[in-house]
Amino acid sequence: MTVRQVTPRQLAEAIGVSESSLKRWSDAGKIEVSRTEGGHRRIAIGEAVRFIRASRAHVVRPDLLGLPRSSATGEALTELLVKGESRAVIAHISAQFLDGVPVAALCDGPLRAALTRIGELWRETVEGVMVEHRATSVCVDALATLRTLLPDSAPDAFSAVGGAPPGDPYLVPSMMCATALHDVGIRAVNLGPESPLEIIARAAREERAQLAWVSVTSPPAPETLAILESFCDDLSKNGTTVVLGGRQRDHLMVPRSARSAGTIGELVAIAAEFKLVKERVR
Ligand code: B12
Repeated sequence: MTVRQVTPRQLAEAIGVSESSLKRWSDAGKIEVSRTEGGHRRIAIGEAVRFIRASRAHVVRPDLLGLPRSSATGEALTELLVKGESRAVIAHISAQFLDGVPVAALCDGPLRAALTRIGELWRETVEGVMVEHRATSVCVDALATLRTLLPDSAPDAFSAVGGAPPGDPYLVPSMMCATALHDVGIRAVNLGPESPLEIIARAAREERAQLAWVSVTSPPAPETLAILESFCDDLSKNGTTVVLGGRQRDHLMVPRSARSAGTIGELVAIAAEFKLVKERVR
């Protein structure tokens, strides 16, 4: 169940503090509340999560925020992904996220490590392909859950678009780019796998994007390579910087107008370098 807003009592119980402390923080402007028609306080889930992460509060009742409780088994993320335990993976990842770990660090750290291990363990077997598809689907669920917990981007937020090129079926890397950029306040539109560069360019124009990412995991098709330079140059002329990344990025000729980066953390760092990440007040 997706929780869109919580009461001060629910948030207080979720982080194990008294309701009066929470009301005091709201009166002091540390947490933004809205009022119902009857005058009762309500807190948007994205604001509640922002407050939890910024104040380093410890979540004791994730269920009150609409999240599964952490798995009691203590199983490692890789094992949970191998078994396709979606709820346990969401609990694992969202607990770290609520503890203040940036989305980029979750992507470059535990998620990447677990998927790399799965790629090695299950290579070239029929069961392995099933495990890889299922683990991918669970990662998609976990990343989608993180996005529902992030505050809506501000009306004046910068925007970014991206995807993976034709012939590239990989769902997770591009979704990671979008979720990590959203985490730093950028409006990020993920077009997903099999996105022709012309479509990414069109979306960038429509969104007036300052940044476009292209995530390349499969060896890129000759048609993609043939137009990569003009794609990057044309977007750059229109104020969109292209960032190329993914496992195959070292096999790409990076045009002077574009950037190349190895991790999701570096993508966020490039966005910060271009001043697309606004300091959050409070
Ligand atoms: C899941 C999976 C699949 C699934 C994909 C399902 C789906 N719809 O997404 C399926 C089963 C379809 C699949 C198929 C194949 N796969 Co596969 N697959 C994987 C696996 C296990 C996970 C992929 C993933 O999501 N990784 C998670 C991402 C986040 O990790 P990452 O790509 O390293 O990304 C990091 C950085 O590169 C960077 N990054 C990524 N994108 C971007 C973008 C930008 C802009 C920036 C800045 C940074 C950035 O940040 C990320 C986080 O740190 C990998 C193992 C692995 N190590 O990744 C193998 C792997 C990629 N697959 C591999 C292979 C061989 C294949 C097949 C050829 C198998 C076959 N014999 O048919 C096919 C080819 C498919 C194709 N058309 O290309 C090999 C590739 C080896 C190589 N030479 O590169 C790997 C590495 C497994 C292995 N160890 O052998 N696969």
